[in-house]
Amino acid sequence: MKALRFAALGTGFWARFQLSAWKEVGGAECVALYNRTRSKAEALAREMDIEAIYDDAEELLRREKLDFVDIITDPGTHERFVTLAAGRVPSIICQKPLAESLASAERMIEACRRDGTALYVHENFRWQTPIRALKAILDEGRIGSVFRARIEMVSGFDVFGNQPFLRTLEQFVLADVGTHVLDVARFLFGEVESLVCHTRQIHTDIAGEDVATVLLRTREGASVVVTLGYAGTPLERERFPETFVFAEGDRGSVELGPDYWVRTTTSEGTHSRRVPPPRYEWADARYDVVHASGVPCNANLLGALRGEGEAETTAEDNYETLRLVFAAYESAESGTVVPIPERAVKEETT
Ligand code: 89Y
Repeated sequence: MKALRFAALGTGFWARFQLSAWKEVGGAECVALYNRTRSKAEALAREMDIEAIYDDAEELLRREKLDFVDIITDPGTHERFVTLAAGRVPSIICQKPLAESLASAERMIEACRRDGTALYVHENFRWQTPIRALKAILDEGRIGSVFRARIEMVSGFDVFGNQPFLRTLEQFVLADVGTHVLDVARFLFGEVESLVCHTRQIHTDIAGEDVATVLLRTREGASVVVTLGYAGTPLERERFPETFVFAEGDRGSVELGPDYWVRTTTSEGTHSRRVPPPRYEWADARYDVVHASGVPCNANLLGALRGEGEAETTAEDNYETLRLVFAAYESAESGTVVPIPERAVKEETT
């Protein structure tokens, strides 16, 4: 089958790993690369063997014949690039967080719907090897019906080193890694009925909150605590960027702990299994589990682009995750429980 032709917009920290993940998947070829600073596009294009280089995204879209565009730029630019590409390419994939506000996400979804372009979000945490293993255990019913869980992403790792723009975000930990972890919460435990959130800013040299605690109540009635922290606190077990999960069900419990250990406990005892991610040469070893998750995430999206399967992370689906992110900010601001009403019509965007 012919490889799909795509253009990548952006050459920041994540671009190299996203392009490497596409090479790993196969079936899609990056034929053009855009960055507003041409020299940066030239450098990455050389490294990744990409022919065409642009510092004008509109020109790229005018000249190149593409099956899709992969937007790997900072969140503040997503709406501009999504609306620019809508109607000019059959499909768009955009990094998380899709948007800086719900209104912005709605405008993007609407523009793509109007112009007949499918919009997907590259949301990769749910594709991490140990998270998929945990999901399989929950789906098999091994621990019965879950009534309480906690999900933790707390680290002293210097996330600003590789991604300096994170320092400037007025909405930081919830919008950045919180988008991932709240998506994992939906993926593992289902849709949310209401939430309450507390935030703190511990770093004094950044613009946004670096600590957040969110208590979700799911539609199934489970309580899920999501703990996020990039306060820089030294930790005995520093495992960035691993996400830890513990879930209690009416027949047992399951834990995803450090070093990818999944432990399932029922009346028959505890069964432990280590489920590490695959190690790719091109991945930054400090980000292994996340970089590796780009491969199955892209494979899933590619299947949808080829009409061979369903994408998990359509923009419409990801909008439900964004509702949680912005409801968490609203709750932190108001000090109240924020309801997440079921949306009356789930319109199709893809
Ligand atoms: O930007 C974030 C992401 O997507 O995964 C981890 C990260 O790099 C820092 O929170």
